[in-house]
Amino acid sequence: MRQMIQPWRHIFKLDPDRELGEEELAAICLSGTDAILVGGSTGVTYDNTIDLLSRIQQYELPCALEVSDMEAIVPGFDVYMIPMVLNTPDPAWMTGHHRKAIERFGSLIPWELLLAEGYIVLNGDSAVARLTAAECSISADAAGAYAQIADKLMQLPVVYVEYSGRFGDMDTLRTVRESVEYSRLFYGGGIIGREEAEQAAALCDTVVVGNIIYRDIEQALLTVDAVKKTPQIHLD
Ligand code: 1GP
Repeated sequence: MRQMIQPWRHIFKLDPDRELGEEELAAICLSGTDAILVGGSTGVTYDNTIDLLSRIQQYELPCALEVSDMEAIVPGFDVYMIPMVLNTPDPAWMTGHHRKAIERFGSLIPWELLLAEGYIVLNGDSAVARLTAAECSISADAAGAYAQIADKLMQLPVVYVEYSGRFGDMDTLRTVRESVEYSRLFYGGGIIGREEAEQAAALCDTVVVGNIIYRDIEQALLTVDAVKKTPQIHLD
């Protein structure tokens, strides 16, 4: 699975709890993006997830589920991304829900399709920050230290800098970039057009674009080309 996500430079994140017309979905899936990530912090159910999956499956691109609710784990995705929130004092979001899911599903879990994401949640006003009680007012160095826990100690396949709803601090992202050697570095949050897409793309491996799909699809579509044309900065 690590190899599958390796070429993903741009991802659209679709929320099963939000409406997207057929035409818009087609435009997103045919945009040249590398994959669709299905997920959301609230209102994600089995029914709305399976409905969205079956619509996306008309197209030929990889589709991943970011698991946020045990009740909404739908079979049929290519990959299952499992968030582990690093900067929360609440162990439920690090291993607690995970333990319960393993106890419940046991041998049904297709381990070969799972990839863990070390989440660093940095927008205190976001739903994910409220839900997980993440400590978002941390320094860039602290974010970098969390990234090293994920990258070097836990050896997670993905480190995810998450500013959901707001464009993040690029100096912090740069510090995280300098800290990550082995994991794939995802960035998401507040990418509303080419400019933000280019800035984030220079510093991370994979850019995740969410909200703007539902607010201004034309701008959302422009982020694909912006990301693909931006070379990554190589820091020494
Ligand atoms: C959310 O990282 C994604 O999980 C994308 O954030 O919705 O702000 O684009 P936005």
